[in-house]
Amino acid sequence: MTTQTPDYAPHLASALSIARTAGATIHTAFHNRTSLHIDLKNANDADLVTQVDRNVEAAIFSHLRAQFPSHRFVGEEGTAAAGDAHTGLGDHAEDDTPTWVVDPVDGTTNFVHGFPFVAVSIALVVRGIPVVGVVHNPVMNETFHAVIGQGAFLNDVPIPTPPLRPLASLASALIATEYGSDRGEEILGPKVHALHDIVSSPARGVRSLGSAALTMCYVARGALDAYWEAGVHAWDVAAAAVILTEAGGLVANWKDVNAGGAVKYDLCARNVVCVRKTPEGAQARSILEGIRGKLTPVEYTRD
Ligand code: LIP
Repeated sequence: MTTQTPDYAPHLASALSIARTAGATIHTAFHNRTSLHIDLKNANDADLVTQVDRNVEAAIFSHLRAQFPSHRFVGEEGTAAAGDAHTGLGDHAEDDTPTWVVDPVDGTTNFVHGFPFVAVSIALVVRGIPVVGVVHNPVMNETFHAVIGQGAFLNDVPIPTPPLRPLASLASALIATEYGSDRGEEILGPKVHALHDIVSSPARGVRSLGSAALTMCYVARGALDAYWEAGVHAWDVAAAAVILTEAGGLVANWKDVNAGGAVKYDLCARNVVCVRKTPEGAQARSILEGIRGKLTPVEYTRD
């Protein structure tokens, strides 16, 4: 008996609507940064939050909560906690309650510096699986979206855009990674070591866009061939994970996570490695394992 996929059209419509409204706020603030109030989240200057992040997240949850009051809400800036007992996804990742997972401004450092890779990321997650994803960059006017089983789109055009280039090895791969905000040697050392091993493998090139959500969407559209990072949170990757999967790409953890006998991407494991769709599926799998083989595990607490 096949289980009928629920109709997620209302959820997508609501997420797209509030993403565009939030995007207008971000776009205005992006071009008026002189009055931006910036706070440091941790001990260093690399993990920033602004009042725009907080205000946008609260507005997104207010909109979604009005339409889906029985759902759960998890966001990077914790504004959901004000109206919802649940703040982390990890404790509830596998239960049936649909959960909205939101990063109001993915690429906050880019936003503060006027670097245009800035996006609002909104995902609906059910039993740990993202089923609806919207990633909207108001600065570059790019909106990525997907619903599970229904394909992936950039500005309503299917992605990846043809033709699919072969991807025979890392030597022909443009790969992205990020260093994250933690600068401790036990975290940064393995990441720089992995970067050295991958670049010298050799990889054709490496990019760091400063937004996990947009980076994964650029893998989905075929502008990047692969991406790896340790330290990402569920809100950074949840929406882009369904977009990239629906674009025919591979999204995995640094080590396969088996759930009920099947390998599943664990949103809360704090890591990601992904590869774009390739003409031969085996090429993408080979690139994924080639990257994995050069990664030294970096431990983070689960979301
Ligand atoms: C960012 C992530 C990025 C990571 C940064 C930062 P934020 O999210 O998208 O992958 O390397 O350190 O966490 O904080 O801008 O929403």
